[in-house]
Amino acid sequence: MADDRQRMPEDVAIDAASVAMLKKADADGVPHDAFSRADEQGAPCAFGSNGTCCRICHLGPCKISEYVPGVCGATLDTVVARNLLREVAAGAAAHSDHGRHLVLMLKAVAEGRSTDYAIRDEAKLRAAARAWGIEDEGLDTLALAAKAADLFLSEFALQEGKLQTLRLAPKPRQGAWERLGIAPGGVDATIVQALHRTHMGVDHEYKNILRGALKASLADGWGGSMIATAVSDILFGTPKPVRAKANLGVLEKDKVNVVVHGHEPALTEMLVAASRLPEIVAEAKAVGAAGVNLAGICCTANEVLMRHGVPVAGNFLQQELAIVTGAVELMITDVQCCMASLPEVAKHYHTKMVTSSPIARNADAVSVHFDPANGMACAKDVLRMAIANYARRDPAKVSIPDARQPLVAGFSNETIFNILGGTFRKSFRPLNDAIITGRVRGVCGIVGCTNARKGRVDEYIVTLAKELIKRNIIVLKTGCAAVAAGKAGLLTPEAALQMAGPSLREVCEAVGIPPVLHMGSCVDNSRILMAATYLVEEGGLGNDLSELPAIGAAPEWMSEKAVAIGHYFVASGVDVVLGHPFHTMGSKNVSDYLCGEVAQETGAKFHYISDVNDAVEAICAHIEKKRDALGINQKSERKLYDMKDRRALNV
Ligand code: MSK
Repeated sequence: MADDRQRMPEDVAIDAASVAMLKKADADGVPHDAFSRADEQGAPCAFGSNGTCCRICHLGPCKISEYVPGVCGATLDTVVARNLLREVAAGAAAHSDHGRHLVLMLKAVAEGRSTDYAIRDEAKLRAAARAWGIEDEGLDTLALAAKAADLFLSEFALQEGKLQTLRLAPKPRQGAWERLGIAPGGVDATIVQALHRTHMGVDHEYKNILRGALKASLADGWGGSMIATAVSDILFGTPKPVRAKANLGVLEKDKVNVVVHGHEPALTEMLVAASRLPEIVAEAKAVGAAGVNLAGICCTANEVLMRHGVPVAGNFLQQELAIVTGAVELMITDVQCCMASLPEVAKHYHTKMVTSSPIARNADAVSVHFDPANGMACAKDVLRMAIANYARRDPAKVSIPDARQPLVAGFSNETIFNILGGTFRKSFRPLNDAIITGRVRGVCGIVGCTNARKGRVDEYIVTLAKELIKRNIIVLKTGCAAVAAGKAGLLTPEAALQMAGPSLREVCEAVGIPPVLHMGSCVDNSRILMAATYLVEEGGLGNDLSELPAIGAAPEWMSEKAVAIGHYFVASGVDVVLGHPFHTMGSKNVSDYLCGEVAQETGAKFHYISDVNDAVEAICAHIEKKRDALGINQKSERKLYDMKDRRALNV
């Protein structure tokens, strides 16, 4: 058994495949996994979890309390707010750096420096040009791509003025950001400013710092992430509904299994293409395998799932467990959410660990040099490493759980438009009408990670989605929450429809969408922002995002990116339910602002709700309150007209 396991496998995951692999890890002598390390950590440090540890300068670290400020005099409120803003800045930086790499790749493709890649979705390129106000008359595809890449790059580098991407938001929302002084300038400058204002001896007014957090988050949601999604679609294709499977059982006993993990889709796109090449398949067969099987973890998985139907091996807390199956020849990680422990787990099996980003190496993994100019060659090299490793697989150590849940993913907004309105009359109208008539009560985005320290993995996420669709609330999903839904069968349209409330089911059947929609990876929360914007623009549901009967939830979140996402939803006027609070509970003022006063400024706030049943009630109450405010809950009076009344109508 893992050295420090205090909770049994059944106590930490609802998913039988994960439970089985934790038991296998114990039997195989793997000394640690994320759950046992969480147990070993014990109760978290109170100063850390309350946000009251200040280690920003070397007068400290200082342990701050209500009565004891830091050596510099920084108060509890200042320190807690400052720590939170730094988390938002890190999350925004992660998403935005991802976006920047894609834009540089778009530029390389446009300039002919990256011939392995192409513009896969010209329609999206032209739509993006229109949305960002780029003059495209007479420009061929590559010339337009070059112009778009330059504009996107200038969004990162902008030194004065506001982000142009903000103009995608409803006008009243843009006005609110201006009034509050939280409309961000360039993405890079905004993140630099966030770090500057939290340096020792700069911003000491906690509300000002927290508004800085909202501003930094907007540079992510309506900046770096929005651009990342648009450019991914331009380069790799806008997702369309695709059938696939999820859970550890997608690994195949007789094939060379390669697991892709992280967030950036560039090399993975090439791995998908290379794995299907006859020469690579032949090389796999030559070592006795039936071929190469690609499977994904976390958001790299979501990217290639949505575009190619590549199966998903699991979400965040299954990354170590995929290796424990003993059937993974190679795991390649790019950036974000890839545990430092992976090579240690891999030492107990034959799995080769490979990293592909120069900023995300691991001393015990092989690093490959990837740049878009050598994409296919790099992908082939990686697959050949995996094929060569197949002979080292120990059949006695292989146990692949019999768990592979069918799903449908890939509901981009373009797809939803087409499904709802048809190719010739793209429209959100049927969805707006369904919400206005109350057949769909509202919308909930359930997003974010899974967490080894908070209850049983996936349980809150899955229960929340089931209960909401039962109550006729449509659910939008991204990230690891989307994978959790997939593993639980909620992304199978047929199964989910059986679980949905009667009026939601009727609407979904009529328009042909499932009640739980997989909308993509973490950066694709920008798709949820745009879905909300389209609901507003379609009409009948208010003039701003804050008026919509809509809410976000991150039940089991863990990363700084999730902190940034939560903030950009609240800054956009959409309330957010969190399954556990930020590290801000040390300051009542900061908590009160985030869960109360901020609503007077942005029209939305955070709710910390640890119990899923309470969350269901709170979400339904919030949606009904918004419906009341819109006046769409009023039952219209039924009047029987006689002939005299009819004449008076004068029609
Ligand atoms: S991967 S940020 S664990 S959703 Fe996007 Fe999953 Fe959270 Fe990473």
